[in-house]
Order: sequence, then structure tokens, then C-alpha cells
Amino acid sequence: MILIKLGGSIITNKEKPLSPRKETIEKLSKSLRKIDEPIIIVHGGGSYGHYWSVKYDMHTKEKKYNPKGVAIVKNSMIELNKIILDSLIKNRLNPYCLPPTDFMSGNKPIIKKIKEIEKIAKSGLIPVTYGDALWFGQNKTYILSGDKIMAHIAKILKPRLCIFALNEDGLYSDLKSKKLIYELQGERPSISENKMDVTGGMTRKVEEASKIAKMGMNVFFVNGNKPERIVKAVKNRTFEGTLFRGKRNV
Ligand code: IP8
Repeated sequence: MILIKLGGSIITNKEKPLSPRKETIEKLSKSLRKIDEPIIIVHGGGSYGHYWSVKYDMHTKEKKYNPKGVAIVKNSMIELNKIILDSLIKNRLNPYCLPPTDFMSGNKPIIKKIKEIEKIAKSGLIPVTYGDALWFGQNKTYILSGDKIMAHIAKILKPRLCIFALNEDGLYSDLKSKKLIYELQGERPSISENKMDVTGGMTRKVEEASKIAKMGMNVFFVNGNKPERIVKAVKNRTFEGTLFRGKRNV
């Protein structure tokens, strides 16, 4: 089982509100078709969810946010999700749309529901979920990041490999020279970041990836503009990007 996150910065143009990168999405779908193991897809918010979350001042903290903001963020994520689903279907894959409300209760994953996702993936369907604005309880809501969803699913289903498709080659030890870190074995890299989005951008990704690697799984950061690298990582176990080696694989 492969768990893959399509980052918001790869499926949308983050510089321009509400702009999907349709060609990139197509290329990704075409490559995913070459994988013949069960996969689960999670995608981010990019210039859809993050654009509106910023506008309505919504964050990962559970709070009483503007109901109009909640409605608009959720609606925008459905719109982006539909673009992903359409592209997968066009490329003869069988996505099974799963909004996170299906397997989250408050900020906790529903274990039984997550185990069901594995069965769905093994049946020939591809579960597709995404970061979203979620009900927490007591009139509070919060933004659930797709990266957090990755850690929740990984913890319960223990996929063979977790992949984060980014708009970069991987993690850089130095942002200016773009010197790539090829492999990490338990150490936590320090991240310097120019931009932040409401769920914490690269810092959040590294945090969740380190968590997953600590639980024993390999995590691979790869450039989603080069989707053949995703296929190579899955099929040939060659990693052109940054590999967080899971403890059981060190
Ligand atoms: O892009 C957040 O998901 P992420 C989605 O995976 C929203 O952090 C609604 C901002």
C-alpha cells in the first residue's frame, strides 16, 4: 500500500487564487496509472483552501470561526477535489472520494473508518481525501491539513511508503544554493522558510514526515513536476528526492 500526498503547491498555482495546474494534475494522474499496488491519495488546499482560509482568518486552532468562511473553504476544497477526481477518471483510474468528515470525529481519526479505507484501496478503487475545514464541536471548527491526515492514515494502516509530492526536488539543506538532502535517518532537519500557509507549509510537512518515519515507515519527498520519480520510487525503489528512512528500514 502506498500513501501519497499531492501538495497544494503542485496541484495549484499558489501565486494566483483559485488556479489549478491542470497540466501537472494530468501528468500526475498518468503516472499514478503506472503504479500497480493499492494507493491512497490525499491532496492539499493550495490556492483554493488556503486562499479562503487566509481571507477569513481561519487556522488549525479550534475556534469559533466565521460560518461563512467555513462554508466557503469547504466549498472551495470540493471544487479542487472535483478537478483531481475528473483527471483521475479521465486517465482510467477509479477514485473513491472521501471527504475527511467520513473518517474524522473532531480532531481524532475514527479507526474503524480508516481501516475501511484500506479495504477500499485493495478493491481496485483509489480513496481520495483532502485537507479541509472541519467541525470540532461546541461551535468550533478548525483547518485540518492534508499532512496531518497523512500521519493519521499512516499510523493506522502502515503503508509500505508515504510520498509527499512537492513543487521542489525535496528538502534542501540550504535554501539559497538548493543543496538537496538525499536521506535522513531519524535526524530532524531545521527548516528555513520564506512563506507560510495557514497549516504551516514545509515546516508542518517535515514535522508529519518525521513522525511517520519514527513510526517505522519510509517517507519520500519528491518533485511532483517530475512524476516519473514517483513511479521509480514505487517500482524500482530508487529515490530521486529526499528519503526519510523509517526506523524499521534503517
Ligand atoms: O494544504 C489544508 O490542507 P493542506 C486545506 O494539506 C485547507 O495543509 C482548507 C486550507
